[in-house]
Amino acid sequence: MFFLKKFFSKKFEASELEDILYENGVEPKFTDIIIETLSGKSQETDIKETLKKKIKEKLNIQDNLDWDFNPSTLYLIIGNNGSGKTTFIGKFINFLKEKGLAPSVIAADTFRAAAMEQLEHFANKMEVPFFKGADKEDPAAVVYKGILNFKDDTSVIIVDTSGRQHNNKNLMDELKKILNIIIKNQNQFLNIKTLLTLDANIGLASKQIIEGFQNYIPIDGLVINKVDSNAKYGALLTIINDFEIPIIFEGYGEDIKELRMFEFEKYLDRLL
Ligand SMILES: Nc1nc2c(ncn2[C@@H]2O[C@H](COP(=O)(O)OP(=O)(O)OP(=O)(O)O)[C@@H](O)[C@H]2O)c(=O)[nH]1
Ligand SMILES: [Mg+2]
Repeated sequence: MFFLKKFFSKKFEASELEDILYENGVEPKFTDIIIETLSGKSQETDIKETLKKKIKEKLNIQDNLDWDFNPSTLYLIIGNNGSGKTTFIGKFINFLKEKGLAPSVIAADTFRAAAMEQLEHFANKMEVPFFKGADKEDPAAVVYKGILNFKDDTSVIIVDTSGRQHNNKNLMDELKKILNIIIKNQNQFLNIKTLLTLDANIGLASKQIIEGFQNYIPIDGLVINKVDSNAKYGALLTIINDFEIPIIFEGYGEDIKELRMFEFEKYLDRLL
């Protein structure tokens, strides 16, 4: 967003600031700190650091420092339709491989055969073991078979799921069933981690989505995709503050390399 630069180069007036911040997903409780800090200031020097400090004081920050990506972990990737699950998995495979881990992939998005093929094509290209279900097969059954298939493999498993709306009870029950199957096979992994993907463009509406998913299953981490669009980036302040779930990754493009671990300091630098 870089509104400080715009503000001090007089591309907009102070009175417009509130609207601009709101359009970028910044909630009024944070807008106030920003406006207060900027009032009467005529240059950008030092303001950024002061503002960062004030925002940090206000926020209840969950760090993601214990996410060190151990072997023997199953990652269940969940989220709304089109929130970037499958794209993220491609990037995540690459990320894990660069860390020397050997991930295997289970495609349990049986809702769309094309989605499983998309991931299969990708897994082949990346040379990682792949397991998929049949068209319209029960995704929990696919996950079960996939886990058995990778039984002797001690490395990481990533599970792709269909897009679902958090207020669709049937689909959310289906997700619960998938997680229960995974928990029943827990002895195969040291860790089970659920990662919820969110489209950055939806801004503050993310709150309802996180709550909706949390009503059914525990969420261990968040992945914010499409931050390259830059819209509503300020909403992450609210997500960080209101939930005890750390943001682990940001996706900032369609390319496989366009994934980074979320770092709060760098986030503030980009936002301000
Ligand atoms: N610009 C940009 N586009 C992204 C990013 N991540 C995903 N996309 C695009 O968003 C669209 C949806 O991505 P998918 O990965 O298919 O999303 P999904 O959650 O798997 O979708 P469903 O399986 O249909 O629910 C695709 O066109 C992706 O290329 C990102 O970080 N930046
Ligand atoms: Mg998908």
